[in-house]
Amino acid sequence: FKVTRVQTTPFDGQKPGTSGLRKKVKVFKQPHYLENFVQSTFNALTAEKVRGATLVVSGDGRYFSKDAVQIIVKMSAANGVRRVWVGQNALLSTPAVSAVIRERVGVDGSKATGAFILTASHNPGGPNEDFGIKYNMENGGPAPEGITNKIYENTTTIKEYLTADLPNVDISAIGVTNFSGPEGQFDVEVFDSANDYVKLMKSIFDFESIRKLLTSPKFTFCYDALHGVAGAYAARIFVEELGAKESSLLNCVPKEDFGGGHPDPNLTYAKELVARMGLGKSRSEGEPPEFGAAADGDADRNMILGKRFFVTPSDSVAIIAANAVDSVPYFSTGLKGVARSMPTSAALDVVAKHLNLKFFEVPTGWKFFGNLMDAGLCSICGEESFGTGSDHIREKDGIWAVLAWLSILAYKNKDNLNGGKLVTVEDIVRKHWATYGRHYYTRFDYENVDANAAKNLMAHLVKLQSSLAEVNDIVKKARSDVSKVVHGDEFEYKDPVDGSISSHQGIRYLFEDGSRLIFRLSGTGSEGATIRLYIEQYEKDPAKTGRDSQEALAPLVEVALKLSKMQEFTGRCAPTVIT
Ligand code: VG1
Ligand code: CO
Repeated sequence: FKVTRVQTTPFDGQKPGTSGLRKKVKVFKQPHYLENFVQSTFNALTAEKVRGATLVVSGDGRYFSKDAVQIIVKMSAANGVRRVWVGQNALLSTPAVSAVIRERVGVDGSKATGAFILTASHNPGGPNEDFGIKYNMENGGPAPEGITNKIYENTTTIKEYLTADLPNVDISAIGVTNFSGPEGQFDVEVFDSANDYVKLMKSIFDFESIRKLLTSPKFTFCYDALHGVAGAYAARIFVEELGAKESSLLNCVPKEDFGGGHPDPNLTYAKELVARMGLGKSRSEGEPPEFGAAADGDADRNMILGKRFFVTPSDSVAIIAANAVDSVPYFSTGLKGVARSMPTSAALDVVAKHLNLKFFEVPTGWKFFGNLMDAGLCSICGEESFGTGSDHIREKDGIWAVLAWLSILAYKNKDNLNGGKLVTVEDIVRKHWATYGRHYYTRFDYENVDANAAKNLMAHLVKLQSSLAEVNDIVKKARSDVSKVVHGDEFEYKDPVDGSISSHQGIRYLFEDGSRLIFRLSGTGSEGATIRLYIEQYEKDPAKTGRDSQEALAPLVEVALKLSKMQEFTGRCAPTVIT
């Protein structure tokens, strides 16, 4: 093949957010738009590192992925990459990409050095919806801020990119295609999307004990992939390997537009599963399954449900951490430490204290956990945004979280399956609250707010923090039954491994009784601004841990809305989504 240098000019707004660059498909389809970002990434990695590299390129299968793969393959060849690995039909979940980088050996014995992941995660897909791309490093984790800042800088000055005149590669068939270019050979290897990931899961969990649970007539199960890429793994793992019934899979055929839905596993968007589990207004008739779970578009998120019961993601990571050593062979020698993102509830902190584990609080976004894991400081971590994972890879992992829960259930029920009462998801959570106390928790999202209004609201909240007396005046006037604010700041993180500092990571109001209010702007949206308001209250008294969470949190919510002047700034009298 021949290499051409194509002249180009910068596009505004190519700054990677919390998890890569996410824009409407029509933005990505502009001539040179994707190319500029990819070349800027190559330039940030440096030509030296790119030459001879082995790159993984695939994603959640959303609309425009197949075109994007062909563009990136050609640019890789032109930039001296040695080989590109593509999951069959361009499908690889985000956790599978991480696993492939770390574990897979190519047909010629090669190992991957990085990946372009094509996903906008939980954002809808299709010609009028979102596309996204992010780069992951040799450890399998998202590029750190040092690199993403460099990528962005490069996008503002880019003048040319390199591409090659290769024919399109057939990505529907497994196999290797060889090309030869000015600098030597270039290969494209198309491989099975699930094999490496399934193998990794089998090395972590006791599949035999989970199989006993899933095939027991006492236990019923349901998994909803929301037409995201998780479907490609769910059939292999839950049905083929673990013996679940095929009818327990919902929306498990990956689709370019996620069937027109919003592939976000929460109580609002995973409607069908929520109804089947006996929750929500349109709940189905009949006996719900004992266990239900859902994933987002790229399968790194998870929602865990019991029969008529919702497990908050903050509780989920705490419960997994509390039970991992007994239930999951991978952790049988103990946990190195645990970590959560700042807005995630402190349920994990309490477990860490009880079990005497190292504990870390990092900014929102998975990239901050990677350094801790690489340094051997953290085994299990999670975010309130339905993200849970461990150091088996460097991304959060939706199916891993489900297998972790099934392992806990299998362990607690190992003597019950042939007689005795089943220990349910709800039993496990209530017992956890009784032992550790309960962190009532909710998140309000105000989506697609005017960007300036959002900025002004945040500025107002920062300014207000300079006078706690004024803050407490507002609190008192709003609700006399809410405790007082003892500290207000903007969260700043110093990475304990490399010493790098990330500031402005969310505005915090901390209360005397341990309650917290946190305000952040989303870094994953593609239009306008999204304000996230996180509300948390700790209840230690076992007699008071059984309340409805929206009811328990109502006073704090009122205070949050008053402090932020939410309606005044945004014109919104209610959030778009409550989780
Ligand atoms: C959101 C979540 C964050 C998560 C990120 C990526 O970011 O809050 O916890 O890590 O999405 O998840 P933000 O900046 O919009 O709040 V995913 O599933 O998009 O890779
Ligand atoms: Co995701």
